[in-house]
Amino acid sequence: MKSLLLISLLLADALSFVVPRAGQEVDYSGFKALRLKLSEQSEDIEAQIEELAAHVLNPGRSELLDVVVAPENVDAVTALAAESTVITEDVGAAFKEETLATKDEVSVAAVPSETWFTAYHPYADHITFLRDLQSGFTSQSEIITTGTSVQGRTLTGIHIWGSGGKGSKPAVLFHGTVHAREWISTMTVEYMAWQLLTKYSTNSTVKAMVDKFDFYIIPIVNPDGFVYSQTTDRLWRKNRQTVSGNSCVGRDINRNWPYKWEVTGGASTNPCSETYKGQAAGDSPENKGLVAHVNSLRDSKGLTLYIDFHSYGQYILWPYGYNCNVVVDNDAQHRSLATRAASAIRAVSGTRYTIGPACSTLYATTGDSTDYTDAVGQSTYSYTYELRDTGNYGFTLPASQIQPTIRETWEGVVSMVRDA
Ligand code: 0X9
Ligand code: ZN
Repeated sequence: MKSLLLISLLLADALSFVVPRAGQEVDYSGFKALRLKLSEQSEDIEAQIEELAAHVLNPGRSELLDVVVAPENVDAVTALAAESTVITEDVGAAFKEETLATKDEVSVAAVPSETWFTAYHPYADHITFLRDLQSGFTSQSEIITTGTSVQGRTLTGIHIWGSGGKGSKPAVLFHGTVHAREWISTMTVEYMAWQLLTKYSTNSTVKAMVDKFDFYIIPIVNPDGFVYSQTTDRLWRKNRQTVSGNSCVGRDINRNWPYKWEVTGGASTNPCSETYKGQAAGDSPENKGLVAHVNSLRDSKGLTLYIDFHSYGQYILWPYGYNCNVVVDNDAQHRSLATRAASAIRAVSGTRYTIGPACSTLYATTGDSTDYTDAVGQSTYSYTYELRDTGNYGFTLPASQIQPTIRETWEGVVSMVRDA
């Protein structure tokens, strides 16, 4: 156990070394994605791999490490690993399969159609999507804001209510895109809002969901990082906050929540790391806004269900992240809802999810969202979903997989909301 934690800690310290020149986009042509198996007792080797890699895709994994490596470093990296397999031959070529829609394809001021979910979209169009959706259902929704990013973007979401009226029911809260590169999470969270509003009047299951809870849905909680992943570095993860005296940029918003933030072993204190926790608990503006929102839901009708949507890996996880030996009070109920949700997802087209408490099932994290919503937000249920896939495409899931992913995930969410 000790060595597992040690390895987790070391991997969590993975450093991101791709620094684009001003105004230039990082070109990943010829870069390979590799899955590395490391031999035991290899802390030095891990550090060397992290220095050679452009990005670590799964910082914190204890056994297998997914990395993106420039062509000139591939031989050196594979020589350091006990075993290596190529996940993606040409990362730059794989990005082209994603399909980023252009602005011209977006309709103006009409309820968005389902074709929205056939491509990835620029940031500004996501805001337009939310506003257009809301404007079609003004009597049961409103645009909400939950703070401001480092670069001054508003964290924007939608509040949806049913027959009981605005704010009359306990809250269900969904977050997406805390990690900038996890674009499928944006589309998935938007689909939840789109389904709840466009199907309310015709689908009794949806009506029952919306009449039971007030939904608060924020598809992009890390707007600056998301924009940076679209303009400059497709594999960017963190926010865009600077640290004085250090040239590395970004805090991991999912290591910055002010609960057990100070515990060691589940985040990095190195500003260059993919999992940099920040200088103090909750010291990113994005977290400040999200914390205030969670606390206000807690203090009004209470939080029943929180889901933080990420990719990739196909996991449903629940607290705690900060300690593998601390079990949440209602662990059995968390497991029960997750089991049924995973079956509902699998019934759609066979996609298999692994479920379990976050630390023992995946890896340790301190200052992550679900530990906060559970312990401080007092949410009855708190989950992290890691969406498709298991590493074949990773973060750059082709646009052709958006609809299969959101449809199966919807069934998991329907199941959880019914059971909660
Ligand atoms: O590391 C994270 O923040 C999440 N994984 S991701 O690859 N999307 O970055 C996992 C958070 C879940 N919590 C724990 N595993 N403790
Ligand atoms: Zn993530």
